[in-house]
This record gives sequence, C-alpha cells and structure tokens, in this order.
Amino acid sequence: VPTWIRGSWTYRSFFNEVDKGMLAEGQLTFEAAPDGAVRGQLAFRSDPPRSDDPRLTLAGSLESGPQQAIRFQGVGVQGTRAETWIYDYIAFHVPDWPAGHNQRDAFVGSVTRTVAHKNSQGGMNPAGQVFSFVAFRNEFPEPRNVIPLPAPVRDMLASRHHRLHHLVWHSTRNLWLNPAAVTEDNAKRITELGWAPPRPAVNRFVAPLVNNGSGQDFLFMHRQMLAEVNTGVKAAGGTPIASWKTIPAPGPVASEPQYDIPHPTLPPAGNPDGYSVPPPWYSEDEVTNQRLRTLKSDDFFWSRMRWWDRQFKDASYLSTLTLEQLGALIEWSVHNDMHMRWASIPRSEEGLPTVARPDWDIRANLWDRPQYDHLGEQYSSHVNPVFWRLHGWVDDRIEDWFAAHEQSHKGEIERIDLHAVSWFKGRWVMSIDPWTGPAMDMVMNGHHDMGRGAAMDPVASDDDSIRKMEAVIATLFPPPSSEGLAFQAEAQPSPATATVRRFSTF
Ligand SMILES: [Cu+2]
Repeated sequence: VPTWIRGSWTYRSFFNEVDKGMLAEGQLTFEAAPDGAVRGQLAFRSDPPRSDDPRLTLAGSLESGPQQAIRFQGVGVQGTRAETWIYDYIAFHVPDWPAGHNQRDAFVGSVTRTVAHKNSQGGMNPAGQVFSFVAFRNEFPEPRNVIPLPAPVRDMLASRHHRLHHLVWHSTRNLWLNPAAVTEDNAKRITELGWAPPRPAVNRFVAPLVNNGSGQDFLFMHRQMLAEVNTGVKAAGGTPIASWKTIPAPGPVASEPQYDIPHPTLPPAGNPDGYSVPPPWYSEDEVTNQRLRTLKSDDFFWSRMRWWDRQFKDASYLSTLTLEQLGALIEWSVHNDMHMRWASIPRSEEGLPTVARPDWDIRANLWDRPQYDHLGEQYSSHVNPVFWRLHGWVDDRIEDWFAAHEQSHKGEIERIDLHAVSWFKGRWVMSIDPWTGPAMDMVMNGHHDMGRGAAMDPVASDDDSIRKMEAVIATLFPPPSSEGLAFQAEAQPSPATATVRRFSTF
C-alpha cells in the first residue's frame, strides 16, 4: 500500500502568469490511505490560529502505476471563511535523485477552482481558474519536542553513565551466548569487569530464554527505572508519566486547537499527541527496510499489535504464566516491535539524518547529546519520551498478571518489597535476586536512585564504573583498526544513507 502521501506538508500555490508569483501558503496533512483512499486537510492559518481560518477537508485517491499520482478534492469546512470553496487537485510525487543531497520529499501539481466563490474583496473568484502548486514534507515533530521530559530528567538520562548502563545491561544479556561476540576470553574479561549477566536473555540462535529467569530481570530492571524517572519528574515539578493504557492506534495526524481558551495553540501537525508513528527510513540493509515498513504500517497495528495488547491483558492466559515467562514473552515480541514502530530516523549533531551509531562507537561528542534519543537502540532509547509510555504499558502487564493469578488461584503469589521495588514471590516467581547490573555500580553511583539526588548530577563520581562499561563495549564490539578509527574521527557521520547495524537488538 503506497502511503507516501501520509504526513504533514507545506503547501504553496502559484499563479500561472508571468507577472504574478505565489498565491497562498498553507499546511497540508494526509491520513491513512486504506485501499488507496486518502483523506486530509488543507489549512490556511493565522497566528494565533482562529476558528474561522480557511480550512478544506480533502478526500481522494492514490492512482496506481509508476507515477505515484494522487487526485483529491477539497471542500471548505462549515464555519470557516472557506465554507463555500470547492477545489480539485492532481499531483505527482517527485522521485528521489540518486545523488541528491538531503532531498526534501515533495509532490507537485495543479489545482482548479471547481465552483466560483466570493473573495475577501467582495468580488467573485470564477470557476475554472487553474494554479500550480508544490508541497514539501515537514520534519516529523519528534516526541522530544511535542511531549518533552523535564530537562533535568532528560539530561540525567542522556548522561554517559545512564547511556552506558542501559546499553551494557542489554548487550551483555543479549550477546552472552553468541559465540562470535563473547569468546571464552571475552567472557572472562567481562566477568572481571563485573558485568557477567547471571541470566542471558537469548540463546545462540537469538531465541528468547523464557524459563531461566531473564524475563524477571527485564521486568524488574525497567520497573525500577520507571520508579526512578517518575521520582525525578516529580522533583522537577511535573506529574508522573502516564503509561499507555492501550498501545496507540493509528490516529489523525491533524487536530484543531481549543479555540475557546484565551491563547489557543496549534497541536503539531503530523504528531499532535506525540504518539504518531514516525515515517520509515531507508538503510542499506533491505531486511531492515522491510521490517521497518511492515512494523510501521497500519495493518501491522490492527493485525498484530492490537492482538498482543489484548493477549497480554487476558486473565485466562496470564494466569498460566510465570513472572519470568511473562517478561521474556513480552520483551521479545510486542516490546521490541513497539521500539522499532515508534523509532524515528537517527539524526546527527546537526539534526541531519545520519547513519545508525556503529556498535563500537560511543564517542561522547557524537552520541551523548540529549537530542540523540533514537528508540531503536539501547544507548539512546531511554532518553526518548515515548520509551516511558511504552515501558509503562509493559509494566502495567505485571499488575494484570498478578491480578489474574489472584483470581484463578488466590494466595499463590505474595507481594513483597525488593530493593524498594514492589515485587513478588511464590509458586509463579523464580526465587532470584533480579539483575540490574553490578552491585558496586548501583551502590556507589546511584544509577538507579534519582530520588537520592546523586544521579541527577551527570558528573557524579562514577569515572570508575564508566571506564568499566566502556571496556565491556570495547570487548563486545572491538573498534575498527586504529587507521580506520582515525579516519572515522575526522569524518562526520555521513548523511547520505542510514545504515542500521543494530536492528537485531530490538
Ligand atoms: Cu531497556
């Protein structure tokens, strides 16, 4: 299904006359395109927005064939100054230049006034007049701008310690049984560094280990992170982040301001609530491209994600699972796919689309700035505001699981307090101390204790644990040869094509 039209665009129309230039500039948004049908809106806003600003509701269809053409009609919205307008549009998607540099996605076309309407000078604009237009794609409004985390919380999460901790925790448990990454020597080295995971998450074929307790580690570690971030949010004067109650369905990408309040503001077109699915990007790896296209499609939501959403709330199913099974089954299905569905193209320091961070590359000047919050890998995902909604959804399933067991065999699971986290013991819970990283790291550096304040300071005295985590990364992902490294150090991340090497991590 060609969905290139979906999203938010800037529209400019022009007179087709030698001595006249631009006619109008507006904002175009297009929604889902099931079976080639499209709907959307063209709005000519004043600043601040007013309820009678001209707006047209658009409906039409994508044409099949190699041209990527679209036809649509715009009908003025009742109560706006466009009330009596009807225009027809035909447009063509502009192909990519193979060697084009940062090309903006665009479509170009022709528009005609289908019925005459009054103009603002009191005269009539005649039917049949024809104009040209271009529309270019607006930047996707990133969650960090639409639903930002409080700055102190964001900066703490973006600190080197937290980035490394999250990356090293996931990487060691994901790669521990991968013989290419963790040789005998490497295992010894990582053990000396204090980072041997007691329970690997997957076997050497990357199949999740559902019965070894690693799923409990996953749930515990992230429950602790959620508690700490919400402590930080409260300390910064905010209200705790609400989890996704249901995984967000594809929704409208445009929404109107609340006009009856004193200073109405326009929700960002293309991502009004912060939960719109960012467009896929294109890497050199065709499997990744296909995975991204599929995960980001509406079909995938309705056929798969909604199903998972119900499955992991279904008491009769949950009451058959141990806590570790619940964790592993969620992590390696809906959790990983939510990460990739809501991931946006990685961006360089200048905000340009860039290559994915190479596994070995943890250079602070490139990857430690707070804007690097790519949801598709663990050095950055927890800096993204969507991470906390998504993991809130995961965390809420633990409570559903407990309630389901209480309902079907009351008393077999007991609620306990474990390292200040509300946790469980009993028949359905493996008796382990869930792994969140080296004990020393936690005690000395308070990574998981924002409440105490130490970790709010990104330059807390954590040099030693940072050096150890850097050493783990260098062991798992040896950097290229020193010549290669010197070359890379000079080169900026290339904006040409985004290569994703780490897609298997989520
Ligand atoms: Cu994580």
